[in-house]
Amino acid sequence: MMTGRRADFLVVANRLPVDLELLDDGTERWRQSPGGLVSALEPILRARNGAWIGWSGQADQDLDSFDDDGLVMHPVRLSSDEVRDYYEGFSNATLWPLYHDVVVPPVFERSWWESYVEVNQRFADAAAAAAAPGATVWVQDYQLQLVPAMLREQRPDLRIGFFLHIPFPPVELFMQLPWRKELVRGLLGADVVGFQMPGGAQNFLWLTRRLLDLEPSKAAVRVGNRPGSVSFDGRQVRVGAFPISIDAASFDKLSRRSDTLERARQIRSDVGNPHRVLLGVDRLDYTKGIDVRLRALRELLVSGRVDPESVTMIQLATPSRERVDQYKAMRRSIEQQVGRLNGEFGRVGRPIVHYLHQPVGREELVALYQAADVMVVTPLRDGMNLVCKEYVASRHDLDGVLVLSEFAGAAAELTSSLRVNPHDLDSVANALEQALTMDSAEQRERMRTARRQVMTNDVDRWARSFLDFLEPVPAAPEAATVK
Ligand code: GDG
Repeated sequence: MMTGRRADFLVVANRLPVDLELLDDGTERWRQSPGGLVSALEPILRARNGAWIGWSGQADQDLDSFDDDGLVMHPVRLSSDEVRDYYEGFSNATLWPLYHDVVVPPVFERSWWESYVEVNQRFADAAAAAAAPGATVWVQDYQLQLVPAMLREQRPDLRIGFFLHIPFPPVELFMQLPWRKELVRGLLGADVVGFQMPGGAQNFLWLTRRLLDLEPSKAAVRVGNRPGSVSFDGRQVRVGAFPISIDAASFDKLSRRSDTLERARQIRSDVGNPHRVLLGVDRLDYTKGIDVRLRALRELLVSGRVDPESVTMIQLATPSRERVDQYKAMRRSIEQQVGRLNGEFGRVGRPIVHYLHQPVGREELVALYQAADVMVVTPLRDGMNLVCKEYVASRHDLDGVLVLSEFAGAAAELTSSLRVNPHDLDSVANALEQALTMDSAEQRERMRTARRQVMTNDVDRWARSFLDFLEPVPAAPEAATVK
């Protein structure tokens, strides 16, 4: 169905909250792709005549806008060349590694940049056409950093916010980018530029001085009500830190269900009821440090500090960006490590590592969280990391230990976890050993502290705290308040 209604509140993201599926019989259908962002924003979008602009997930498809129960979806077309150049290329082989501390070398390729500019312009045009006068537009993430300025150029009447889900790198690394000024100018088109951590906001403010000779505020940025600011083009751009979170209540609820608890028992029994079950859950990505935890586990087994009969690890590594070269190489190396560990320390019917390269449903995921004694989250760099928060929200029983990298944004909030430096193998191995032997009283105390943090600071609160900055509080209509 076509829809001409213009929206008061728009989200612009690389992907729509629904995926287009092309079925074998030649027909197509939309499938919900649930995620924290969607569930946090959906109520706001539906209540405010909202729309979502994004790609369907399928190349070369011309799709009409449609109304999904009061929320209008505007699919943006990407050709297969654009998927290769804008998405797999510039977004995921240039920006992704550059913003994650150059964990692998970023590729700088002019034709990818040209495609990035073109696609960003298309998203901006779609937003400009779909927004009602004075509407609020919230642009998401690294794939669309030029959209704020492109949109402001056409529609200065809009309130424009931007949120970056991944880290914003130190100035020295960002300076490698041939198109560094263009990106900073693109972001400055927003009224509010949001980052996960104060450090990212600070890095951005420094760059505005270094690259554009602007005069950013000097006071340290803090989470919540202490943003920085910089004046640009006659406007004041606010730059703040807004750590994202999860729909904590839904994980808590699911983890209490009897079928979930039963499934968790079944999983433990399927892996041979070892004394301790370790768990990793990640998109298969080189930033996530899956190799680090496997190496640390191997060291503990080789040195005899851990008995192979007493532990099992489950590593869920969801397929991701499989056509990008760096991802292909990393997959080979991780699968080699898993094979080696199982070859050396497994026995028939009892591998040390149960490795799954396939997505699982939300219910199964929460059952895995319930089944795990030790959750291992060891990214080399991560904007926030939601998996660790999901684990905490799924442990109403207060059992379980979280081993968490200092280089995940979440480490600033989850201070009761066992925090490790993933570049220091001893630090990871020691923390794993400590987690495997921690007594129940200490586990409960640490988990209680973590739950206080996660259950209160959920994704709804995150969205509201960002929007409070973006939108001036509407004056309460006097007559309406007196009843
Ligand atoms: C980016 C930033 C930031 C994974 N496998 C399955 C599955 N998942 C879900 C997890 C979690 C999500 O995917 C992954 O989120 P993360 O935050 O851990 O990592 P990224 O995908 O890299 O996300 C990150 C985030 O954006 C939000 O701003 O925190 O730093 O890199 O929710 O549960 N879910 C299901 N089956 C799977 O197999 N159902």
